[in-house]
Amino acid sequence: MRFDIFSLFPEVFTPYINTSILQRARANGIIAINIYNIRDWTTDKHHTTDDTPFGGGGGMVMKPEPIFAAVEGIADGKPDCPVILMTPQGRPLTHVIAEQFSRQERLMILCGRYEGVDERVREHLVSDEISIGDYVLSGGELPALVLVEAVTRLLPGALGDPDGAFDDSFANGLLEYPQYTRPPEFRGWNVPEELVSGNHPAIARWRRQQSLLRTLQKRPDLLEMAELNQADIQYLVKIAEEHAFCLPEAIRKRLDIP
Ligand code: 9D3
Repeated sequence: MRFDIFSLFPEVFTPYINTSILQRARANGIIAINIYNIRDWTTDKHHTTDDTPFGGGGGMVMKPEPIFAAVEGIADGKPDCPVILMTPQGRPLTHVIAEQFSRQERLMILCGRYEGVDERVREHLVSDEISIGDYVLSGGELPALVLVEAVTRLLPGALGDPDGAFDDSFANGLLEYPQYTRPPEFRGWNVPEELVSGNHPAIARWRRQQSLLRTLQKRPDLLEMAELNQADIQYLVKIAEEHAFCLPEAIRKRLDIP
């Protein structure tokens, strides 16, 4: 997978892409990341990338010419891969969206700055608009790194183990179960006995039930989409009663509970 990232602050990507999983995925040839400075495609003396908005109002808007020149220059014409604009107006990034992008051979990612980009970039160059959540950042650079990492983790071999991202939270639609390591007793706090029992079916059952409990407590919205078997549903009904939790609508429907 090839990522082409276009930004006015290309230097911020270097340390992060030279670290950990992105570094290893690049070294193993699973991904290539190219960072381009949009300013390199300006043609005026002052290398202008932004201008005041037509109609007045505050702030600056990124000019269209250098953005089109950069993307079409690197694509060698009209791009035939997704051109993703990182913008607060985009679809919020999810595991499913990351999976869809992970099937592409190449992604182009535009990072906005200032108040935004000239609308003609959106209309005639961009194919997808993605946000990473409802809070205000200063530009699309951190969101672009978030997208690149979320997609790279899903590529075969990127995590260096055969199970890969399969077990991850969100891949199965549930939050992860609690994890413990040595020592088995710390300040009088013990690791749950199921985990130290060596009884593998009991461990698997305990982990599944903890995932269900945590998801019900912290992210009940996720249960609507999760793949649940009969035992899962039975357990959810039991703990909902015990802890006086409401079950999400979708689960109640599956059980004909009002
Ligand atoms: C203060 C300007 N805002 C006026 C209502 C709009 C605005 C424009 C540009 C707000 C933030 C930004 C810069 N942010 C991004 O480019 C961005 C972003 C984000 O801020 N939050 C979550 N995801 C993303 S993706 C790109």
